[in-house]
Amino acid sequence: MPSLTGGQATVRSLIKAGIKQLYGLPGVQNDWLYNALYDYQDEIKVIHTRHEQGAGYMALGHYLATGEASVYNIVPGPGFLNSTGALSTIYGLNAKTLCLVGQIPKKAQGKNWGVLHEIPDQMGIMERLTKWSRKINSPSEAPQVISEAFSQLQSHRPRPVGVEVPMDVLSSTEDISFENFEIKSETPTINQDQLEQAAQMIAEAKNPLVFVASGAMHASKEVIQFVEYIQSPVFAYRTGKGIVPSSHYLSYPVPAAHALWKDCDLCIAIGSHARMPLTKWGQSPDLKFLSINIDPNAHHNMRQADIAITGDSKAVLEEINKMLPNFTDAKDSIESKMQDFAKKWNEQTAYLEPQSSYLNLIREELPPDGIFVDELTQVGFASRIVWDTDQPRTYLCTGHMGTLGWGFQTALGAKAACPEKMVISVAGDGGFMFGVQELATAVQHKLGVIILLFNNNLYGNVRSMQENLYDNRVIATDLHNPDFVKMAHAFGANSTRVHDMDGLRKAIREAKGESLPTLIEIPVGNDWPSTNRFKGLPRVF
Ligand SMILES: Cc1ncc(C[n+]2csc(CCOP(=O)(O)OP(=O)(O)O)c2C)c(N)n1
Ligand SMILES: [Mg+2]
Repeated sequence: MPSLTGGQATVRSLIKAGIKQLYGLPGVQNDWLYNALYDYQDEIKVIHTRHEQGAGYMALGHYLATGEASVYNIVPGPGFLNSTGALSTIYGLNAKTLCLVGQIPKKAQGKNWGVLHEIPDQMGIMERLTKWSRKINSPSEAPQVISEAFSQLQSHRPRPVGVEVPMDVLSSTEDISFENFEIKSETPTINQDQLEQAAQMIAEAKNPLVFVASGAMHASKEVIQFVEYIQSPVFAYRTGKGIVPSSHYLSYPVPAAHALWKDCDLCIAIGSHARMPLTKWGQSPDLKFLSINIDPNAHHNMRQADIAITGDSKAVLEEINKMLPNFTDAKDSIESKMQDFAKKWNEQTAYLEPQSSYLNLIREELPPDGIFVDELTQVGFASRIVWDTDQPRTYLCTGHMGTLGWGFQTALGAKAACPEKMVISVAGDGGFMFGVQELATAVQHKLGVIILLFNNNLYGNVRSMQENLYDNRVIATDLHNPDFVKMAHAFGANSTRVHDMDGLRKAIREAKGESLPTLIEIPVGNDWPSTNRFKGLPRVF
């Protein structure tokens, strides 16, 4: 049995769990962890950031772009709290991320001595923002706690987990056994009777509609086979894009389903809540609801499900796909009908200019496996409606958390995890400045993300609401900004300002393949049409 420090035992456990990159920001409580990371730097690379939120967002970007578990590390107290905007986004996006946080010495915990970085009940805060959290109480516990943390990440509903390691545990030495280090992946047992009932219900439905979200991100093949067999249109919004290629005649953004909702007799939610249709458009008295979700607590949030199958979406659909031929023949293709539908949908979104032109240009320049990261800015909002992608994990969106400033920092994690892929992050001037310091991280670690910064010198989204909904009573929304191009150059990044589409295309082409980040500033006004009408579509019932 090797004699190791708590730091070494923790790092070796992370390596055993398959972690090759750790996003972090050091400090005194974690010095023995980084001392161990020094020992193992050939096996695990540290990407250090300029603020703890950057470490959290990078770990999130790593997961979203790859589906692999990721880890970030920060000091306790303020360092941990600095990362909680990111942690809440990780939670909201159901990401498999470990928050590895330092802690004050064991003897000082709960005593209120006022030691460095002491906050009340750090574990209690972490427990609220994770699905499972534990403390490592001695070096020999590290393998067991870390393997359990990864088993939790790989089992049931993905959500972040937390591990806290006091500084005296990191520094002390014990004999460490990795014998019982095992990462389990447990998913709920699927109820066979329910599968048959579901197959029967699907077979009887005349106009089913399918909604997919992050819970089906790993189940593309099964979802495609399913919707093709029953010839149901399939809808995705912020977190489900790419599960079914946008180019597939059955695949559309969720608001497009509004036109078909009137006749829908079976709503099938796969790893999704189908929140927009179920809560905003009203429901036909005859509407049936089938929920397929790994989380037994998620089925009935929007309405009582008629059939609620708890299980991994991929496994459930594999079963349903196998048994469907016993219940119904494959439906005739609705491709020509959907062509008509697509035409009408395109007419409905045509007003979204110039956002669509920008997005079309980006789409043309971004390879099919390139990653687009959205933001709370006009082009980002429009992307939820009109962005097309044919591959899962290439459209990264903040989901329901709507965390301004997440985009650039999350894009850095996507790039760190997938250096061979082109990554484009869009941002407003307000949101970009939330993580501007990570330009230094991008230059230092050679993360060649391309940032398209739409600068209106405003918290434009809020300003529009003040103008339109609050009788032009504008307050706290005008922004003094730096000269972004000079600023990016000062960081050592590439940068240019463009004023038209041709200039933007040229700038993106020049940035392509660069190992350094490129910030492209696009000065804009604040009079673009809003996407709000898709959030407030009229009730059908
Ligand atoms: C963490 C967080 N803080 C505040 C907000 C509220 N908010 C949403 S959009 C926005 C303004 C964004 O400004 P900018 O990034 O410049 O984009 P623009 O709307 O001007 O295109 C604000 C303040 C938020 N969504 N998240
Ligand atoms: Mg702005």
